[in-house]
Amino acid sequence: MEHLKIASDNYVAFTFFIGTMAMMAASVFFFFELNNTSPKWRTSVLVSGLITFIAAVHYYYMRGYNLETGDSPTFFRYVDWILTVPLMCVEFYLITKKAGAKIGLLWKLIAASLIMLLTGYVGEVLNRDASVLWGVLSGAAYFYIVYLIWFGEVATLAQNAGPQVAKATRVLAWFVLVGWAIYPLGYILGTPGGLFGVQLVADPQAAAHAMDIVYNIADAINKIGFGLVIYALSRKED
Ligand SMILES: *C/C=C(C)/C=C/C=C(C)/C=C/C1=C(C)CCCC1(C)C
Repeated sequence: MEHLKIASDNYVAFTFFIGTMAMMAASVFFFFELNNTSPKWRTSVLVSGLITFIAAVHYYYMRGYNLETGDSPTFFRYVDWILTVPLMCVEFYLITKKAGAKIGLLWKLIAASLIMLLTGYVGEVLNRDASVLWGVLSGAAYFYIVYLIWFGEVATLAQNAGPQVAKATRVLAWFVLVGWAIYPLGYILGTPGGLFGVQLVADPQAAAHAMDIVYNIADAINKIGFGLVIYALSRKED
């Protein structure tokens, strides 16, 4: 039996490890706080915990996979996202529901996020030679989500849902605009098409490593940060 150690300069394995720990801790926090949460906000805080819990299980797996093979766990990365990103859409729906959000809005957000992720997967795995094209398609779906949240139905509903919900939605909108924009950066670093043909990291292995580190940092910011915004909202308004 070979003993696998995380070398102190192995930042990929290290961020997978820290990511696992952070997602686990966040999940325990959200789940235990459910007891002190007013019934009105319990589902939202529960969904925050589900997002970090699903990520924790994937990170535990991805950490071991990366340590044992040295490769990027791309397939399970996308399985994680396909489960957790639609749940983030559910959060937008839940907090704007009292202002009249319709289920159709939820489906629009989920459909756009699935298109964004499936085209990203095609560009990363199935059709890497055309990674720029798939990245652009994915980006279009991403901008549609940004539009809905900043200027579309989500923005309008949030304005009518009281000052606290409006404020929290604005913070979540910043997460989507800035926090989610970290992902395309990882994609540009790690796919052969680079930034419209400009390769930022030439060595393929270094490029894959850069992509994993960027994705791991983005996941910690977005999943835990997003959940904490919902948690803070649940404390302010009851
Ligand atoms: C918890 C996981 C989250 C919030 C994942 C979000 C992922 C994205 C916003 C990915 C977006 C992409 C693009 C906009 C273009 C390139 C391909 C992707 C899939 C990396």
